[in-house]
Amino acid sequence: MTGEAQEDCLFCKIVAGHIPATVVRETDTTVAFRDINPQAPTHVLVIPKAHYPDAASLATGAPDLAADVLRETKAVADEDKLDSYRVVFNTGGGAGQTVFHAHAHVLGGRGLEWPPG
Ligand code: DGP
Repeated sequence: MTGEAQEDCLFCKIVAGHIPATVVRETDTTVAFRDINPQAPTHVLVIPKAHYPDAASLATGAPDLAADVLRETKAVADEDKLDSYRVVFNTGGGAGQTVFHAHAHVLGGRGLEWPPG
């Protein structure tokens, strides 16, 4: 919750460069990289470099950083020339969150149905 890197966190390891990822954008505060299991032609994860376990703790603990993440989702969509796209923050295991370092999924490049499953 403090923003400090966690030893056992997969995405903190990607931030540190200890696990490889296909990075598409990086800023002082965020990294964007392609999802290892893409669900659409564009499937990029945008994460804060600082560790917050989920979108809720990021929004309350570091709202400026949450804004950085959201701004980067647009930059990713622009780079992939997406007219329409979806930004998803799975928050909590019941919503499908499996990696507990806040991340936005940017999905696009195909038709997306609503409601999601
Ligand atoms: P979520 O289910 O919302 O917590 O999304 C976690 C995503 O992280 C999931 O779509 C798969 C992706 N992922 C898991 N491990 C890795 C990895 O080592 N590298 C990359 N690039 N993505 C990963």
